[in-house]
Amino acid sequence: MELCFATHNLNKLEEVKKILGSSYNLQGLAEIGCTEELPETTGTIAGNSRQKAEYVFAKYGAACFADDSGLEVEALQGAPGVDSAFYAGPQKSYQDNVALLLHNLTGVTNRSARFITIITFITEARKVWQFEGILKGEITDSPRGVKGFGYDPVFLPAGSARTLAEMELTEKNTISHRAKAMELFLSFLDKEYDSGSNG
Ligand code: ITT
Repeated sequence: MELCFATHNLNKLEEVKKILGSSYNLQGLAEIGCTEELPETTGTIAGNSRQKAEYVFAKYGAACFADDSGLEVEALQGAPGVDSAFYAGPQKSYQDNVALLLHNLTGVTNRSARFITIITFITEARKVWQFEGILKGEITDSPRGVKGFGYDPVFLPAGSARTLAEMELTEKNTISHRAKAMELFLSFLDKEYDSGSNG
């Protein structure tokens, strides 16, 4: 089955490709000729996820799914949240975002946080579905590890002694927010869409 993943984030693309395996022919945005930034202006993760999928579907006519994700830190009232990509500014720098997060948590003992991913799938029939995945954990005092991307070096999943950036991608993919949302999406595709009952 052919699926387009509406993301410009190559780290997300790599994770999702590994999860999907070979039964799906995954196309990136470059392959459908979409090089412009996708709009993300709704102010919520669910809204931005839907907005990205609908934009690509409307402009390129491709059945596709989008992923909007964010890190929500309890002591920061859910920030950076929907602004996770631009937390430290429009340069969208992973390093600057992590530095600002650690700065804002200086002296804070409550380090509880969670990652959330919402995947939106839109089909030729203009039907829209959403799938959510959450990973709970804590923010470390300093970055650890060089794998992964974004806030992975400072995110310690609950029950783990290693940050996400200290894990191989295959291991991150067994516990992550994105993997959980993808699991729901894939089981939906198996049961509903691929069988032809909704597509
Ligand atoms: P697209 O919109 O093109 O998909 P993006 O990077 O802008 O790419 P988001 O709007 O969903 O993606 O931004 C989420 C940000 O949250 C992302 O840039 C990272 O900084 C962070 N993030 C998301 N998933 C993450 C993960 O699995 N590990 C670490 N950080 C993550």
